[in-house]
Amino acid sequence: MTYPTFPENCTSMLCKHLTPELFEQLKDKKTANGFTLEKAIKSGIENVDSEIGVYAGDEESYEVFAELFDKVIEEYHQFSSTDVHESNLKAEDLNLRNLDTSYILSTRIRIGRNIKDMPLGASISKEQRDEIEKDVSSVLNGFEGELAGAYHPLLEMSQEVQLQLIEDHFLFKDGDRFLESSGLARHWPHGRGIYHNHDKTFLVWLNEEDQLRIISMQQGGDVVEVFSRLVTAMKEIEAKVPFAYSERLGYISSCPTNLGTAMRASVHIKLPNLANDMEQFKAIADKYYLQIRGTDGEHSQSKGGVFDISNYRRLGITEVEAVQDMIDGVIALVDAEKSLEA
Ligand code: ADP
Ligand code: IOM
Repeated sequence: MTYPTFPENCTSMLCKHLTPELFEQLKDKKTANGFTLEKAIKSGIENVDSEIGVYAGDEESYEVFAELFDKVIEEYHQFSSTDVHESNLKAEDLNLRNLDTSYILSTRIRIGRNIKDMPLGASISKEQRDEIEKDVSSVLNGFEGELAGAYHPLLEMSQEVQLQLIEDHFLFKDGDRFLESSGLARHWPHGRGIYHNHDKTFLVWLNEEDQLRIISMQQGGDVVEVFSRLVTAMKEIEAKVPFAYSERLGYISSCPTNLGTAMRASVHIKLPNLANDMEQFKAIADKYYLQIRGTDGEHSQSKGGVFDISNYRRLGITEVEAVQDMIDGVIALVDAEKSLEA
């Protein structure tokens, strides 16, 4: 493989940090699973509009290709190579301050998880992936009370049901070019599916970008209720399923943006006036460590002034701090929206 050429307008962290010198230093390295630099950067080369453009194939990727991953991690999470990750799951430590929930349409908090001692999705075998689907879905199907529901494999789902679940924001999309280039969509739709409770307030995606995406969501802006449900579910699952975790990097994920808490706490919020003042919108987002996504999630556009606003950093801060970043930022955005309305 030779050093890739990126277009001049490429802004991904891959094209920013992968210098010709670093490429030479890493290009012949391999993890025990056979994961190479070529595989790690394939998605970013084929999708030059990536935000990051690099994926890990296993926990060891973060060590073998540390000179590249650490640069991304440091820039994305403001987390240096000597920092350590900490956790706080106490809902009572959240400070809602004067959060005006009338602008919030819905709230969702998700975490990514991967199975201990298994390769990550970009280098897992079909048999290993199928085994994860079988084991985890049988744990989930045993849940009772509010979390009780059923697992629905993609293979057995009609196209109509699948499209409806995607449109209603419950299910991951199909045919994601970033996942396809990275090797994360191999053997699709085998091994993929969604578990959800009866009210669709607790959901688990299996074998998409991460082996598990554990999700709590509901209409409106009750962040504490959404967080508390997520923590209950997470503890129940973790008691039965061992997850990949590192002292330094927290929970291990396919994408370096999802290390640490692997938590993205978001609201769908209508901000039509700020939508017409993107300079102010982005300045507030930067100040409060927010990520602005479109109505249908990552790599999508806003529809009708509805945005997906979430915490940006996920490593080097606790779960409570991740959600607090979102709350503080949303308060500032709503204040700005109200001023523009006036
Ligand atoms: P992830 O959150 O796992 O990183 P995406 O950004 O693709 O992945 O979002 C997945 C789905 O969740 C999308 O349909 C998105 O619109 C939906 N979603 C995200 N936040 C909210 C929210 N607060 N309310 C409703 N749906 C949401
Ligand atoms: N997490 C991943 N889907 N994303 C950051 C892709 C990218 O744009 O690089």
